[in-house]
Amino acid sequence: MEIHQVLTQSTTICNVLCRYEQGEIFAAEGYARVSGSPGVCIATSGPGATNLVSGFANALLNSLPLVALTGQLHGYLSCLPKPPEFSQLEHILRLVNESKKHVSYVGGGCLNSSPKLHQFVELTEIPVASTLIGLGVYSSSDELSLRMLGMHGIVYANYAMDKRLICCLLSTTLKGISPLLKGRNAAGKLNVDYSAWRAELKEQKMKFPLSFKSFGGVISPQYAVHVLDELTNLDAIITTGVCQHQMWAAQWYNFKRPRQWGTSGGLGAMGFGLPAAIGAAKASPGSTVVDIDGDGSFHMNIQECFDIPAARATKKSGVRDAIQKMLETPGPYLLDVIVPHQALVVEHLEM
Ligand SMILES: Cc1ncc(C[n+]2csc(CCOP(=O)(O)OP(=O)(O)O)c2C)c(N)n1
Repeated sequence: MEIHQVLTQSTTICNVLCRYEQGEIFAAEGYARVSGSPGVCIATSGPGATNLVSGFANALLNSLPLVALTGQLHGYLSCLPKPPEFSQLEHILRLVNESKKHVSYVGGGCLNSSPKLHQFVELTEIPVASTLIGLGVYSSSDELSLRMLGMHGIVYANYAMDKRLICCLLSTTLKGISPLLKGRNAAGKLNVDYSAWRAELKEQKMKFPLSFKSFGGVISPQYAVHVLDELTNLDAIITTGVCQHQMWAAQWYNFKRPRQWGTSGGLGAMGFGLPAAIGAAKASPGSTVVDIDGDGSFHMNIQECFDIPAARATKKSGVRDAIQKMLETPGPYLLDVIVPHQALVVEHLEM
């Protein structure tokens, strides 16, 4: 942001703000082609840099002089953990039996293990917190759900993670542990009583419920997501772009099943929401699919959206009807919800 602000004030550097990094690098190449001087472009690290790749290939194959500046990139390899050995499962069970403050912490690795997780929670009554990508594996509105943890997470989920004595990282573990638990339970050897811990967390939920600021008659983004949640009966498939709206969607939509939520975690690629919603609608014909997007992210792949009915909501009093109309309209529909600038500013100031 600082670099961009300075560039806009420069009297010697001509700065053009493009909405999408591919557009930006092609613009730099057009400049290079016509001026004979190198074109210069600048993008954020990660998804900003990867969106430059077609432009790099084009510059190389067309001998165009180009300077591209990006932030630092991190490289990492990921692989699935191996299923735990029987002795490790035994050890986990011992910990479950001995400790009084547990949290299950689930992520995207558990997307296919939702029934097993429910079985595990039924047997142990251990509360469940979720990563951004794991939302929906365990129903957000369930009493034992702590919802999302992390920087943009819910106060009581972070409280639980802070106070916990044991945190079960569940993925492959879930495969083997439920039969073991059941056996122990049947033999009367499962000795779990988390009532004090559950009461402690309930108190946190009461003290720090999920809440948002209202700005008179204008629309709080969280309110819009909340209304969507109500009108879709928690049943819509939600996709998003990247940034504040993404976090508000994660916080305020009550996901009740896995694969109901598509967002770019990790990379955080703006532009994901609209095409991802199109793909989701193909994968789940008949489902209501809603892309909750920010204007910046939406612009990045706006070409995927054409010739569709559209409306705009500017007042809080009109949001419910506007969303209802969107949901009732068959096929794609664009609802432009205008939220006050201070909603974004307040959120940033409070972080
Ligand atoms: C492809 C890509 N380019 C740049 C970024 C860096 N970036 C992260 S959030 C953001 C602004 C997002 O604005 P908007 O989509 O309007 O979301 P809002 O903050 O309004 O919710 C930018 C530029 C990114 N994450 N992905």
